[in-house]
Amino acid sequence: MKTALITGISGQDGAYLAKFLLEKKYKIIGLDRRSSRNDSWRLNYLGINDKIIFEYSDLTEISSMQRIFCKYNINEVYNLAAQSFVASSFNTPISTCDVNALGVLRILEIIRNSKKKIKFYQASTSEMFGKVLKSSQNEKTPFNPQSPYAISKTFGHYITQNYRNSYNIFACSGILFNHESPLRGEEFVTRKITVGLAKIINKEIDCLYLGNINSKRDWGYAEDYVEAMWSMMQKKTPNDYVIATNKSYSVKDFINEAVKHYDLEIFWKGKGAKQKAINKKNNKVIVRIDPKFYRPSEVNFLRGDESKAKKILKWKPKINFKKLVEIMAKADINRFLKIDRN
Ligand code: NAP
Ligand code: F7E
Repeated sequence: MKTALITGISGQDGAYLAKFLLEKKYKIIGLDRRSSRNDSWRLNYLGINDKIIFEYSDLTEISSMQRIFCKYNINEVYNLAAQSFVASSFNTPISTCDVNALGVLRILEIIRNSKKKIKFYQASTSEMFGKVLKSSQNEKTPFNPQSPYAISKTFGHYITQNYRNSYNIFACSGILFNHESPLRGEEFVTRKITVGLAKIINKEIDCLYLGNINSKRDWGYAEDYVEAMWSMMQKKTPNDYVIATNKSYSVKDFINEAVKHYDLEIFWKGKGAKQKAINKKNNKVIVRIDPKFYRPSEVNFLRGDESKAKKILKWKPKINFKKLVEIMAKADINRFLKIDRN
């Protein structure tokens, strides 16, 4: 039986990866930063909370992490913990870098000092490409990060490569493009939309306020993506891989696709910050722009070229954009309206 340590166990990817590895009969140690909030809703949703051994630590706290590495015979570490919200990183740049950049280095130092054969996965991100220098981005595309989040992750990416090259540690990075699911945090735009539309239908709110809806992302499905993380760790040699769908859609496209599942018909009026979506049935505005959601520096377009992962890992995304929106919309309709519209 292999033992995996997952940092960020309470997050979207941590929950799906734990489920995936449990099915592969791994023993799962979940690194959790204990807080007064109950953060186990995702693990409960997947019905796996009681199958995980929780250890309490923080990526900023090297001594308690060291104790966890001494206590267990860990084979694989999946470092998913991060301050992962780009918008927040502009407000908390220093703590974001402490966790997302130095946190990676702390784990790598523990592995280096332990002298054990521990494999390491780093959760790198398409945000490192930033203001993109190529229309579709692969492992060779230069980085041009645009936020404290992206810059902290670029450090994590390079230090992972450096420890692989310098100390012969099996360390790899998945450069994952946006991936979403019913377990996505509600502050991210896709869940904000699927939850917001459910609340509009439920008459809990009148209107959804968003930022730059012209921004384009390559959106995949989180369960597909955790499988790729595991595949990278099973190869003979460590490497870095782009994980993406190679299709790009705007936030506006996401809204247009989502409304179909809520029996809503909308039309758009205005331009820029004056854009709004209007409900055809009653002429009420249901989406407006609020510039407070604009970022100090925006990434307008991302599209990933996952051909290396296809070739070497034999990985490909199973869920396309249309299906992803459907899965997320239906999950939130069931959660918020307590009815199954099918
Ligand atoms: P998420 O839902 O925001 O989960 C982040 C996890 O990190 C949570 O469990 C959080 O714990 C934990 N965490 C935050 N600060 C910590 C600290 N100081 N010490 C220990 N744990 C800490 O993120 P996700 O969507 O699952 O993403 C997983 C990873 O992939 C992240 O590193 C993210 O940056 C990266 N990534 C995500 C995407 C994407 O589209 N989802 C794409 C590329 C890369 P709490 O519950 O206590 O807050
Ligand atoms: O924004 C625009 C926003 O916050 C997507 C993280 O998982 O993926 C995620 O980062 C786009 C941006 O995700 C709103 O400006 C418009 O252009 O859902 P998001 P993100 O910033 O792409 C990457 C790969 C990660 O690594 C990150 O950890 O949507 N947008 N209006 C908005 N975004 C939000 N959140 N809220 C809005 O109202």
